[in-house]
Amino acid sequence: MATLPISTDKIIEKYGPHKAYTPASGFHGSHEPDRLVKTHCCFCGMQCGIQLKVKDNTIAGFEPWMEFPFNEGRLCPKGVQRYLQNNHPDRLLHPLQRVEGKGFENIGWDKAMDRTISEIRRIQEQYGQDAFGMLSGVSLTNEKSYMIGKFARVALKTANLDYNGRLCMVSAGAGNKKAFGLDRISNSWSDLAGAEVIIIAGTNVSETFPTLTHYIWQARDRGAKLVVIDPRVTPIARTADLHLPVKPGTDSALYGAMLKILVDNDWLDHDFIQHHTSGFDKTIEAVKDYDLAWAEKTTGIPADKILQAATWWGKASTSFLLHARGIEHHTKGVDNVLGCINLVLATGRIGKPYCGYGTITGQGNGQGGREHGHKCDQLPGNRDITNPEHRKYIAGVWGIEESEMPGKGLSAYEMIEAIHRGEVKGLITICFNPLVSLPNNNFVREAFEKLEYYVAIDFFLNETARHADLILPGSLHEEEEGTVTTAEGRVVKINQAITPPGEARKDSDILIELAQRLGAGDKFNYSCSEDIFNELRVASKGGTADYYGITYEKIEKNMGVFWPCPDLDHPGTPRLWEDRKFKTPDGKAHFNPVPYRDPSEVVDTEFPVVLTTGRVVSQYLSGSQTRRIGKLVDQYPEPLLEIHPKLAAKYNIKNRELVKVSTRRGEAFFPAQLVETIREDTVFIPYHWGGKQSANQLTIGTLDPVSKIPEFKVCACRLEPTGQQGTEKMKETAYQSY
Ligand SMILES: Nc1nc2c(c(=O)[nH]1)N[C@H]1C(S)=C(S)[C@@H](COP(=O)(O)OP(=O)(O)OC[C@H]3O[C@@H](n4cnc5c(=O)[nH]c(N)nc54)[C@H](O)[C@@H]3O)O[C@H]1N2
Ligand SMILES: Nc1nc2c(c(=O)[nH]1)N[C@H]1C(S)=C(S)[C@@H](COP(=O)(O)OP(=O)(O)OC[C@H]3O[C@@H](n4cnc5c(=O)[nH]c(N)nc54)[C@H](O)[C@@H]3O)O[C@H]1N2
Ligand code: SF4
Ligand SMILES: [Mo]
Repeated sequence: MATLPISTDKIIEKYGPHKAYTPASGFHGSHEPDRLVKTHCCFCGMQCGIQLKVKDNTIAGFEPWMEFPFNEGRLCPKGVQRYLQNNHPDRLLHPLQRVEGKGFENIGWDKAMDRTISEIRRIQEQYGQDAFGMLSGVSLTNEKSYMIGKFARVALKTANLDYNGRLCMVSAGAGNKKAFGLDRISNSWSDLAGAEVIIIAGTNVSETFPTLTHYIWQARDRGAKLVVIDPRVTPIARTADLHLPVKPGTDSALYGAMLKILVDNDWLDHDFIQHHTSGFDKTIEAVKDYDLAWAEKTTGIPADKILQAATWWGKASTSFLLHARGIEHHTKGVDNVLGCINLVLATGRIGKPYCGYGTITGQGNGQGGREHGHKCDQLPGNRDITNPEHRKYIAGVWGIEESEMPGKGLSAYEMIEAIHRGEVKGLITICFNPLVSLPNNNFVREAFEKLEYYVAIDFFLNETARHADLILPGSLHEEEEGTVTTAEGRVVKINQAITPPGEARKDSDILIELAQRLGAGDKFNYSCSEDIFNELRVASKGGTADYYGITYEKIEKNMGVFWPCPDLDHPGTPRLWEDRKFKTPDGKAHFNPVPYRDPSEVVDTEFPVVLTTGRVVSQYLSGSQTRRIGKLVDQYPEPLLEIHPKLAAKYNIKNRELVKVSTRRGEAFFPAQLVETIREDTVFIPYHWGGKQSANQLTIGTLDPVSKIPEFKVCACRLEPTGQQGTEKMKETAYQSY
């Protein structure tokens, strides 16, 4: 077996900094392909249709897939560059073991598997079953997500499984379950195009879901009023009829005040409220003092703008309200979501043509991946792991006793805290880069250093995997067949285009072999992805996320099927709630009172500026994939601190000057980008970089009490100019301190 001739301190030299790969000209699509494979983009929740050009078992380019109904060939900058990953020089090709003093060496699959199993056994025997945890991600297909839920409970036999959606859609999921008993956007995007008023709260859609803007523009072409709620004048806000520049962390005050205006003016659907909802009276009681003056003071939005937004919303006959992480990444993420839902329910505009509401799901399979048992408290079909009936049903599908099924485990950040306390000693991660993506990453790094054994499954050596004892090379999106569920609830087919290179394996083959070696092989008897999907269909049957009636054949024939789809003759459900039969125990949609409270950290004299974080169009999540794609790096090479010229003047900060940003968690340096498109009391940093360039050195690890999402979108910081030009200094520190 070949040993890589490197030492630990040479790891970065060998494996990083990331190679930003731009292929020689001529590679881009100019080859005559052997074949075209219809599939979907590997990145965001839009899951745009795309055709991959395959040549000699590599992806040599792409063609638009004009017939796919959502995007009709349109793609964003990430979608058109994604094919550059499979041929990338950084691709992990062999199982690698850390050898102290030497770095990583190729140990071959057999030894890698043996080692993993013996460490799992050792740790579980010594410290208990739950001392070995697992963290996963929802760039993975439904099949893999489902199998991971089963793998953790049936093979690894641990309660401690959670996933990166915990950083993403869980506030929306929890709010939607409370209000509707089901967690999905209410309508397909085609209803958005016909709405009279559209509210977009806390989402930079033009950069984060570029192909969705087509539907918003269609609505505007038909005369729709567009209201955008964001502390920044994002590209979509620049085209809006009304922009509400909310102070980060205060959205629930805005939605409370808007609800009061609806009530005061009787812009209410009394029939809907009376027959199809509960909780209205106590909800309006909670906002009775939320007048415009209070709302202006709390949110920083001029009162006339709040009144205008509420008036348009109140008087409309059709409407759509969309939100994303801007309102959800908070210790009151669930409250913010419920505040939005209250506005929708008060006007009864849901479950009708052009009347809809929902969160815009972030990750590629953020929707499907949050339905089938990937979460620490969940079983397939969006069942509850603490509900005896649900446990019994799933135990039956899995062929185990109900008593063998572990209970509710720790959520993602709580698991890191448990690792830090020494309670969880071993970890497997797949499709997750927590060291970049979790808040307060100095604390997260300390936790990873305490693990006795850590295994990472990925196709690139991401920043977290650098800390692994063992790395198992997994597969790219285009290397395994499966399904994903788009942000609108449409289950679509991912088609395999090529096979994994070198010794890399399909993710599911890795998990199946691990299960076999853990003695659970008889429960993982799948010969192909479709076998896993067919089991998922049965496991989801009767749950709220019911996929029973969906088959591979039906998906291919219809270019996707919307769940719920409870039987084989069912056409799927693009629009929910037309029957007004909500999935709550009383069958009604629930209003929920939302009393206002502050974010977990507010500004003071020591840390006087609000810090918020998010995304840019050309980078994706922790950047592990997009920081390796040359053209995307060229488009936005390094994280910049967006700051208003007035705030910059106050601290004597010049454009492109390196600024020291400090919070109670740490300090970091970013070049300033002076923009007039941000509130004067707030700065913004994109989070797609690791090490010294990571925004998460600064963010706070406080969690929403219900959803357990971290408060990525607001904390308090201090700014100091350094007198140095930004980019030079950044180059020096860019890759330090993994
Ligand atoms: N280019 C690109 N696209 C992506 C991704 C990516 O990494 N890059 N990731 C995908 C994923 S997983 C996700 S979750 C989505 C995220 O999609 P978005 O939610 O659209 O993205 P963010 O940049 O996290 O945050 C959106 C906006 O919230 C605003 N904001 C900050 N604080 C507040 C607040 O307190 N209230 C309000 N109302 N707004 C606030 C920010 O200014 C920002 O413009 O994008 C998906 N698409
Ligand atoms: N400060 C701040 N932090 C944030 C956010 C924010 O707005 N601000 N947003 C949060 C949000 S919404 C999210 S979703 C998280 C995302 O955070 P992460 O999930 O940690 O980010 P990814 O970059 O998706 O990391 C996934 C890893 O999975 C690998 N991967 C991708 N696809 C596959 C696959 O099919 N198989 C295998 N084996 N591996 C795969 C990639 O190579 C990458 O290394 O970040 C969160 N962190
Ligand atoms: S909008 Fe999302 S799914 Fe579509 S091409 Fe861009 S990243 Fe891919
Ligand atoms: Mo996300």
